[in-house]
Amino acid sequence: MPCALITGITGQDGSYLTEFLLDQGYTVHGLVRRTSSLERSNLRHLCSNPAVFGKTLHLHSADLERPITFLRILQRVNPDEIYHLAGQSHVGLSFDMAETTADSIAMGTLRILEIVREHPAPVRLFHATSSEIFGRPTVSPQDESTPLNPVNPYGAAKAFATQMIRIYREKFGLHLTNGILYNHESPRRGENFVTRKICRTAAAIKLGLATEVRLGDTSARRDWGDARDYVRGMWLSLQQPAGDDYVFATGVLHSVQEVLELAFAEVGLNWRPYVHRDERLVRPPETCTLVGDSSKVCRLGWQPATDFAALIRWMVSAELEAMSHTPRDVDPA
Ligand code: F7E
Repeated sequence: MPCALITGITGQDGSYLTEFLLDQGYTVHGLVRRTSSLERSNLRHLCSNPAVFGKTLHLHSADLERPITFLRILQRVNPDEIYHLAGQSHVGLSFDMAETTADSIAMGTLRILEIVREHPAPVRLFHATSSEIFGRPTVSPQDESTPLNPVNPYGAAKAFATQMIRIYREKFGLHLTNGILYNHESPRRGENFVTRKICRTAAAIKLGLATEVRLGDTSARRDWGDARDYVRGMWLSLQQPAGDDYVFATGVLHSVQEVLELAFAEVGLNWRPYVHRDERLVRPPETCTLVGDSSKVCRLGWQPATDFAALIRWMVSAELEAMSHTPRDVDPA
């Protein structure tokens, strides 16, 4: 039975990856912060399933700031594959929390690399990096050879971690893979990311639980995919004989305004009267035309779903469903 260790297991990607690996017959071990609440996490359905929890899914408390705990867990679990997904992932917040962002992403990845380098058994590692490493790219679309040019603390931390993966792969011959992930969404997306924020508020307005949504730049465009496709790609990239870099993207751009149009149409409302611009949410140096070319990983058999409208409709209906069961206040900020 193959065995995987996941950092960041309670997040959107960690939870979908866990479901995917369990379906493939893996035993899955996940690292959780001592402060994480499992009842409210994306793993609650698995943790409350006695056929899974403690049998094929195991959780361990660990802080990546304390590498000794990671070392102990790695030695005890001895996984075939590590999926490193943990780290502060909000670009806007990274300007207010630059040190925390750099510590969790850049140093967190380096600490793991140092431990993996000394690990006596062969292990494959997937590192979830980001299109934000390209920052303000001079080419469009971007691929694995596009120069790194980050423009925010999050992108800079990811660029460091991405480059260290490349360096350790080359220098020590380790099986290390960078997945350069463009935006990918689902009903499990954090509430402060724009697609989830809009879908959630559209549903809340429809149900009379909110009255408005405050947003930054609605003309901003992103290459948005479906998170479930991206975790499948993570696994596929680790099944290759050697580590490598792969871009995961749809290659299609949409604007925040299109998210608004689709989400509000799904609840039968016109978005315009409900949306207010908030200058505090406009990011300083906004990146431009981050759109990815995934042909390299597509040659391995990966294919992203590109039905953006279906993705947004799915997210809105999931919110309506959740709110109809447990109505609660929505923080519009
Ligand atoms: O913003 C604009 C914002 O925060 C998308 C992370 O997974 O993908 C994600 O980063 C766009 C940006 O995602 C609001 O300025 C407008 O242009 O959903 P987001 P992100 O910053 O692209 C990359 C690939 C990652 O790696 C990251 O970890 O929407 N926008 N108004 C807004 N964004 C937010 N959050 N809130 C607004 O009110």
